[in-house]
Amino acid sequence: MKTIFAITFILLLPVGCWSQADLSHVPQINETKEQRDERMQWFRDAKFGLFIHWGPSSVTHTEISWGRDAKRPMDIHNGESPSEQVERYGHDFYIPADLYDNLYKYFNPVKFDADRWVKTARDAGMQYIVFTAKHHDGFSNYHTGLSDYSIANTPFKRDIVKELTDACHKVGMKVGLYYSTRDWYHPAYLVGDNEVYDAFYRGQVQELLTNYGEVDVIWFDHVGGRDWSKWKFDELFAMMYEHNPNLIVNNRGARFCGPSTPEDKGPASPEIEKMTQGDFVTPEGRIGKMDLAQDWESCIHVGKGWSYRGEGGFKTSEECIKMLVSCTTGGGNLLLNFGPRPDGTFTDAETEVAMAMGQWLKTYGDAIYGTRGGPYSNGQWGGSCHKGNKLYLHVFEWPADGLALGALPAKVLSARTLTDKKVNVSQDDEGLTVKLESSDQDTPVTVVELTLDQTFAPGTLVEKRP
Ligand code: H79
Repeated sequence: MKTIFAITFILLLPVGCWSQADLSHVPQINETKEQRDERMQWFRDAKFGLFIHWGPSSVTHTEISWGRDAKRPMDIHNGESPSEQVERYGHDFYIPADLYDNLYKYFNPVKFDADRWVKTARDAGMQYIVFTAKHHDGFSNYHTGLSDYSIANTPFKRDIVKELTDACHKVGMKVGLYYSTRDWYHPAYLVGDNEVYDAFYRGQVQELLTNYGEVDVIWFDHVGGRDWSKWKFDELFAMMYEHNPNLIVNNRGARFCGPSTPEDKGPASPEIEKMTQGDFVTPEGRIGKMDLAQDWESCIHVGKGWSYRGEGGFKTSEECIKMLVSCTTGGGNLLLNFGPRPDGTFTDAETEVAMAMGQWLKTYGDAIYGTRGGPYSNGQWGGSCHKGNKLYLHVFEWPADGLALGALPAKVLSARTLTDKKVNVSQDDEGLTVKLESSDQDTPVTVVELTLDQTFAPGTLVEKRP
């Protein structure tokens, strides 16, 4: 009897452990719609953020993590080593792993100035910054008590995350930290039951949420490993929300977990599934499809890659402005990525994009910040967004006989462009026709502001004109 009791107790123990984390403060599974709207408001209003990918790989102009040539854990490319993919990604893409893993000894960004980075972001009109605290290569850009592979052991020594978060807090810039759960350096990553690595990365996230003041966003990037049972996501989320009840988390906390292997039993509970879906989805390298029902943020790099890859191959400021417009009208945000040089400065091309966008936003910011996407479906022609009783039409391409749009749930009282040109609007039951002299059109986008006799709810979509 005693033995049976003991066996039962032992069998129940792991289940008991699973349910020990207190999830009562985790918003994704507890909050009301009103509480969610309140928590997400600054993010929805912001529209435009700066992503920064940086680390020792910049020293050799190598793509962060992906340029490290070594066999990777089984979660990607069927265990192929990167050089076996050279056909696909080119011969100058990879450097040997032992070289990559020693680049930190040469990482000495003496011109790094966090205040300057934040000033550039502000001048660009960006409302938040997300910085790589640790990428898949396992290098920590901050002083961590849990690994020697960090900025503390470079010639530079200074805690970059600390200086950057301080600089953001000083001027009220929201700040997010990118943390790759995937780790190609840590010897225990996905080894055995993954217990050691799982505790390590949770510890690192805890350091980030304890030592740097308020962190507004945690931006996870893939876990790998497939098997849900290798990760204690309940403890992770309970811990994160103990530190900051307002934290916003992306949708990659459990990205790549199941269902794909026989061992994978799926998420341990519906709550774990729900909370790891996070708060917003993350179309990468492309503009998200119009979606007014869920929060989203497109991340797109201005240069050739995520991290510094030399002085060529940058997008133009006009392309970047159009990307911001398309994200805004589609109901999402743009997180535009810069990859600083190994000396700590942004490239000239990035600085120019930042200045041009800031300049553009001085005139057009009213039609971006604080708006909500729609009511018209966006596309090649442009798109729309609204705020209060203003409806903004962002037009890339004008049809010769004017822009024909579907019927609005409000009456148009007046119309002008944001550069104060006269716009001709006719409205009937079928919809709106908007006309503008071609000499009055602006590049890369004309913004028409319509003043309406009433407001309408976010998420409203208007049918195409019959
Ligand atoms: O941090 C950035 C990327 O490094 C990371 N997410 C963003 C925000 C990322 N993780 N996984 N992936 C991106 C997808 C991998 C894409 C790749 Fe490729 C395609 C890897 C190999 C082929 C591009 C081309 C990178 C290497 C070659």
